[in-house]
Amino acid sequence: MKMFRNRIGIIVSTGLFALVLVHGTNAEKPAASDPIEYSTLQHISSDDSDAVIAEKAAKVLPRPNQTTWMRYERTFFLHFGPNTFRGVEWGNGHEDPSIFNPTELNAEQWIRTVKEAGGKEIILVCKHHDGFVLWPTRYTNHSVAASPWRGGKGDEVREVADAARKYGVKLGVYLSPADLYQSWTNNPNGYYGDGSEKVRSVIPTDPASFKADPSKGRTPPRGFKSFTCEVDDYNRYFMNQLYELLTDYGPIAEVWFDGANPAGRANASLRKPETYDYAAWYDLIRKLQPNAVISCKGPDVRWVGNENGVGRTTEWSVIPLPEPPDTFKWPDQPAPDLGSRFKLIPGSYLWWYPAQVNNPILYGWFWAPRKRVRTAADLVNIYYQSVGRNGNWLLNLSPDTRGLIPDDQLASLRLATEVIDKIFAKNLAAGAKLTADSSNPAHRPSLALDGNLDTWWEAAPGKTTATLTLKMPHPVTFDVVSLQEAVDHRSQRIESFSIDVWDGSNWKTMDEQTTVGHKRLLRWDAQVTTDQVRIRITGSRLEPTLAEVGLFKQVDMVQPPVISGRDSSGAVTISNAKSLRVVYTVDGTVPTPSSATYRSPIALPFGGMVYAACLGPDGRLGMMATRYFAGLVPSGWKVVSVDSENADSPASNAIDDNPATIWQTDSNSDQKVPRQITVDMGIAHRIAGFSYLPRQDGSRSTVVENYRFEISVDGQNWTTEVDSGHFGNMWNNPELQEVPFAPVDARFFRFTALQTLGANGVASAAEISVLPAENQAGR
Ligand code: FUL
Repeated sequence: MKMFRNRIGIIVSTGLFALVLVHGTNAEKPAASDPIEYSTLQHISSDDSDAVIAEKAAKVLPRPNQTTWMRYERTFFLHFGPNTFRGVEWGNGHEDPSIFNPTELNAEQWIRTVKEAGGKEIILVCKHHDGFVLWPTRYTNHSVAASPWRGGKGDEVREVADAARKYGVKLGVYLSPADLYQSWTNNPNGYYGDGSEKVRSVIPTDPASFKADPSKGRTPPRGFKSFTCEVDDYNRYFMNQLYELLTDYGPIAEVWFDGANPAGRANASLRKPETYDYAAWYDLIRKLQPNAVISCKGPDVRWVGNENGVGRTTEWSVIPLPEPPDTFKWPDQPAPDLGSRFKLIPGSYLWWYPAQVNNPILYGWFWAPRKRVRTAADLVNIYYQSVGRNGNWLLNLSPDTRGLIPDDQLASLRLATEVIDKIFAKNLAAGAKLTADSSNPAHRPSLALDGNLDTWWEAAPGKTTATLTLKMPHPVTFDVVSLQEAVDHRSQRIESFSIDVWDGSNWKTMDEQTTVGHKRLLRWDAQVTTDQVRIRITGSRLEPTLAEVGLFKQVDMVQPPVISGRDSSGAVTISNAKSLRVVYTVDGTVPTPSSATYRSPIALPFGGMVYAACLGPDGRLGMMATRYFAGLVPSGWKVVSVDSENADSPASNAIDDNPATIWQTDSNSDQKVPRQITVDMGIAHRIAGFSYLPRQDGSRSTVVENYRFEISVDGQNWTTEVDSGHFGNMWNNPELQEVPFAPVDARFFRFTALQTLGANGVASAAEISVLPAENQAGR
């Protein structure tokens, strides 16, 4: 690997990070007085002054693949696979390929949905943690080729790639490093953790000699080369699949490596813990698809740190790394502030590492019956919290078992897109005169209003604060402000700013914030009408820049009605502030103007989904509200025994139908899990599953991950319905869990928390309920 020393003295390898760019000559050693050049990497030395550190941070540029990616703003994920057919979030690797049988899979419907929602890219889950492969790979039979779908001749990646090309949507791939099917503990012939040595391997490997002689390659597709590396069986398997994805399906814009691993704890029982040869994977990607960004466990795109769609209000794209990027391991970085000045310490490597805000449209990544959809109002909020906070939004869609994105997801997305597109269709600042108290003569203020992100206003040399004033020809009414820095040319610099409006006699400060970056949106509760707006940049690392500014007005959409909780009889009330007519459904379909009109409380003693929307004066449906009621209403239920409860969080809270209160076990060391709660429902019910709602206050360590569930008719004789059950992906996505089982009569149930996410052995539950069997619920 060739190494060179750049002008600022950083050693950079050219193999893995071929995209490191230095603007300037390659001097051997910089003199202290040398100017700091723009670069995609800067290093903070122990003798750097605060001013030098700030200047270095202000001269870190994005790499070209990141520039393209940041400008996508709205991108989509698509999770579909065996989990969809099993109604689970994480599989176990034992899935029979025959369960994968979508009857109406239509990749064009998926891509059209993305396109109509303003999406520029789709990242397709090509293999999730269960290990089932969604294209006919040459390296395992555990794929679509072994399924009944399209008679075993299907290739989901091909269908999506073709549709994406047709509609001009970029394609990204998600290939799960964790692989339970290949896990040696699950499958004696599996490669994952099989203890194999690293041997010389040619990628792509000849499938027939994959194990016997991995130095034998197969002929690469036209235009691509082979690679030689030293890897173990699983890394060879993974790299061959990566090679197939990167060479058989056209241009790939993004490769997404998930850090999650459901085998986490089981790893201890592997012959040898599996390690991922990330450096070799990245090298393969750089060579086969040099324009792709490598995300999450990778150097180009950072996971924002949650799956709820929330970016930071202070979101820096210039991130200090404790070691050079070519040796850094890209751990998750969930801290509240990653890049402010106090984080820029000597020894750090400053690297452009922007945030990606990923979240599912459902409350979970895979479709399952009755899984709730986020409303259009939720999605619009997430847009402001992701794109509006210097992030890139990655919204997941979940086709159902037909292979189609169902109507409820489409309805939310269409309405949210309509709202977003309408708001930003018209910049009310257009036509305004923009002046600044100082400008670099080459970057005059009007360049921040020309609709071009590659031209910008910049303060005069030496200035780190500035005031820009927008003077409109007529007063305008707005409640959204948009600012964009010239990040691709001048990095991210603004550290604090305020927005003032002229009220006719005085300036009134409306908002004060910190970072801007690629895009910052401010949304206000009330509209303002004025002909003058002032942007005061009160702190910046170097001369501040603005590539674009905008003023917008939110659209008047009819707000969603409010769906109450269930009362003790199971009745649900719907209300709305404006006394408009409300239409609703309880059968899982999206309401239309001719759905049932709400007149009196709805009886939902067996649980179910309520959708409701107001009809606007024009007869159109407004924003929709949804609420899901899991299981039977706990009317007349009692806790008959519990072996641990905290005085402030008694066991009765788990059956009070109130998600805000929790049962939590005691923290004494002799009270650790397993812990159990036994409930008497008063009368026998025919049930077909149970539900567990984890605490919803954001605290995760006490959330149950492994459990047992038992039932009894008389409280004496017990049957175990689920032993050692596992809730998937609870750390990242602690949402309602529903576990179905064959219908059975029960008056009592017992839930045992076997293991929690944290190590302190304390367990909690917001709600535990049972799912009625079909005939009882009347569904
Ligand atoms: C998580 C995974 O475990 C989920 O299943 C999903 O794929 C999400 C995007 O990342 O960590």
